[in-house]
Amino acid sequence: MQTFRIAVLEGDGIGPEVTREAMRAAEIAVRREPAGAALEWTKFPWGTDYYFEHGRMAPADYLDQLRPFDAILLGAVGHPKVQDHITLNGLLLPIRRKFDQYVCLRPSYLYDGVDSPLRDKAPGSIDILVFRENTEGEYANIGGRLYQQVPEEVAIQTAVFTRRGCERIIRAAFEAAVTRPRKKVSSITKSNAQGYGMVLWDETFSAVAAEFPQISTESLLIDRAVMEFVRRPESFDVVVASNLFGDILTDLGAIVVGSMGLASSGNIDPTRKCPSMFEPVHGSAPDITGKGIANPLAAILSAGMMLEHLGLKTAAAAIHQAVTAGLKRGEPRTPDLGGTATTTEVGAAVCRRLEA
Ligand code: GGG
Repeated sequence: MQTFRIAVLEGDGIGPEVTREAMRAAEIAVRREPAGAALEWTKFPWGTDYYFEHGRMAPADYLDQLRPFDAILLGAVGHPKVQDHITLNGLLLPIRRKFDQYVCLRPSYLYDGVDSPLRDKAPGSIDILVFRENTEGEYANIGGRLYQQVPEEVAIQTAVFTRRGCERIIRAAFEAAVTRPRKKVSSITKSNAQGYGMVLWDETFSAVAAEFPQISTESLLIDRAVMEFVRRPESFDVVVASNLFGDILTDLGAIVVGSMGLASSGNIDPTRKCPSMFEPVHGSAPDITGKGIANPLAAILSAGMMLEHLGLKTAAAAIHQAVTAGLKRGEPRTPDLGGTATTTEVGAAVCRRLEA
């Protein structure tokens, strides 16, 4: 029986509350693997509590500590008393870059039993898979500030687009589209205003598209794309976008299909040289932290993506099925989905289905 070593970064706010449920569900799901499998969890207490004590989000060698693991399960990062760029750049973003997790995979699917805020949307009619570039672009963390705290202050922030970086995320999107029924890829940029990096992106998109004649394509500017995500979300299949635009689009996608509480994601190194990291799209949600009402389904679905990545396909399918069936049958749900259930009650309902 194979044992998979999982590093757990519960992080901040609702992170520990939802990660606990995701771990519970994953533990039960792996029992269904025909060849058997075990998960060995190692928790790391990194995040803003660690920051308050040590002045940094994680120890200096934290990437070395994470490297030997098979995967990383992350809850959330962020605290109202710490600037968000410190929490993100001190923990989350270096993991994505150092482990070359260049694919950020974020599905938005309208589940049966969940209402879209848009009128007359049938279950399954919205099924968008966003490939967000995850290691460069606007998140490259290059820049600086000059003459601080004076009227003449200057801040420079540089976006980085490399041919290799564009090519590999766009290719990953096309390869996924080949396996999906609608066989379409939409590329999102703002190349009318960003005339260097995003023009390189557009040119690379055209070059890769030429290798996939069976896939239909469209290139949209981000301002048009956000309109169309609301006006005709059904028309999107696979979407490929830069780091920043992918982040924004997937929050919109999550809301269009009912809730941030259902939005799962994987930060994936397709070469498998480094551990990939799985996390709900939502943040630490300080407004509901400790109230016990955070929706654990995004974290549970992210754990399902992790199991899929680890090759535990039966366990992954079981999680997906348990969540899907629970939503369809109107099982307990948290307030973001119009219910009154607690995080634990929703997690327990998923576990009951997995045990059945
Ligand atoms: N679930 C992880 C988390 O806390 N994400 C918050 C966030 O702001 N992430 C930024 C990003 O994914 O770009």
